[in-house]
Amino acid sequence: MTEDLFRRLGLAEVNSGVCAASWIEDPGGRELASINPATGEPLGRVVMVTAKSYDRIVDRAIETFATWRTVPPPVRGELVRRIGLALREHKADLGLLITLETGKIRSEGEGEVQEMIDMCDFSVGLSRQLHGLTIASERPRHRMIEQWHPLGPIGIITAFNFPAAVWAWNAMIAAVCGDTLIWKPSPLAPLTAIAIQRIASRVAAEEGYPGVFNLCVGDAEETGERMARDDRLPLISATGSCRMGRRVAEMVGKRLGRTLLELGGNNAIIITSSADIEMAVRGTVFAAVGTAGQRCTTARRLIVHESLHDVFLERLIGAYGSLSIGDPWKNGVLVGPLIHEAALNQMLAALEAARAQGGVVVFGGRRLDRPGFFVEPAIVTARPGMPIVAQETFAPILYVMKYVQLDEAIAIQNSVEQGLSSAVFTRDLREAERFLSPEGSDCGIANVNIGTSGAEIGGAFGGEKATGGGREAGSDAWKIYMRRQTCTINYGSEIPLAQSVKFDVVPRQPPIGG
Ligand code: UN1
Repeated sequence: MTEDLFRRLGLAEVNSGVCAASWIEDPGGRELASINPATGEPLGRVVMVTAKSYDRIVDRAIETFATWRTVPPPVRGELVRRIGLALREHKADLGLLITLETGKIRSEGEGEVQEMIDMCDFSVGLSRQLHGLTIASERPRHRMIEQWHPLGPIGIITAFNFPAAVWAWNAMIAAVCGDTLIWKPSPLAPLTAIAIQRIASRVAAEEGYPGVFNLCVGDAEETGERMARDDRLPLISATGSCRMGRRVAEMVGKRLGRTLLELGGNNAIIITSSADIEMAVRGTVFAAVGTAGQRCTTARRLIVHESLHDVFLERLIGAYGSLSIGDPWKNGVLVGPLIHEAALNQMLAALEAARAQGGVVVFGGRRLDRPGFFVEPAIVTARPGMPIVAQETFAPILYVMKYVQLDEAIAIQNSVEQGLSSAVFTRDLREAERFLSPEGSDCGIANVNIGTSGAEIGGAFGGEKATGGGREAGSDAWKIYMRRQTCTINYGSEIPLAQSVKFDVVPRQPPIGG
């Protein structure tokens, strides 16, 4: 199965270990194995970059930027439009590769490719809408405008769980904004990155700008840190853990660069007494168990009104009991493996800690007796004060808690350090609006009668507090990829000063005839 797939995606040589990041014949670094988490077997090997090959790649991105920034944005949009067409052609293959490399189920693997396609379409439209403002000047015969210029070669660091879509959130927008980019994918999903890079660089070369998209397969310690410290990269967009984000923020902050951070989440769903239980169960299960609990938007805490608590828990346990766990490429399977052994051990350790802190594992939490990193999703009844509940364990554990008053539920929800996504299930307008009000959810995403995950690309995606404050994808998230310039134009014949400042200079006339 994989041989044909790899050939169609231009990965054939990966297996022999000669495929190089950014097509430098020998990127010179250590070898990296990509593992299929459903089997524990290697899928292929990739050579990482050294400092020297990294510099070559950045030089190329800088060189391309010098001309790419002068290309009219709608023409840049044409390149992105063609990437969207190529992705449509390879949707099934890329989706399957994502499934093989990350363990997410087929429909979610293909969904991720669809998310890339959506980003292309969005960015093509955006390429004609990089609007600035016209601002009223206080001075006669003056005009003020705000315009947006390309920022430079930018660094994009992505995580294993969305190895394709998050690149597109950044890369497609950055490309129409006139930036070039250097992508460091997760070392856990390098093949997906290489397949995408093959497509993007082929289209870019056909359009005459082969250096717009660049890839550096490397690890966090060397390549990631090198990017964060590299003052040739004015913006570093990084997705990953809060720990990683803090390091990136420190290093980029030190050189006064810009960061766009999309970090951890400890997302909660509130089920009020007026909730439609059927909807709430379905919404909760997808949010808690989808992608085997490995989304930054995964629902990790459920805060249920005391009047529904027992009924809801019973329904939830019933729904969890019907989930099929297994090979993520098989039809009907809804839960694939965790990404690696360490993730599985972290989950088991978190469940142990929950028990020690007074929680009760009422469903799941056992490792499956088969190769790969499979585990049953777990439901734990818990109390809000338990330290483990405040932690993000990147695995399918759902902590269920009770509340009495809605404000109490909102306070529990907001009590964690992260602030990515949140949701309420209610049929009561007052409850819904209170949740969305300034006294409500403190998260970047707040949903009503929808779970915490599965956002569309049209909105700005990201969160507050320890989630990092960045916004990616839709709405006006494009602005961080550009530099803003305020211009004041005087079309009169006087030099009036702002704030009515007087500074009358009478220039001395030069003597006639020298
Ligand atoms: C992530 O887990 O890093 O909203 C991103 C969602 C997806 C993106 C998740 N569209 O769940």
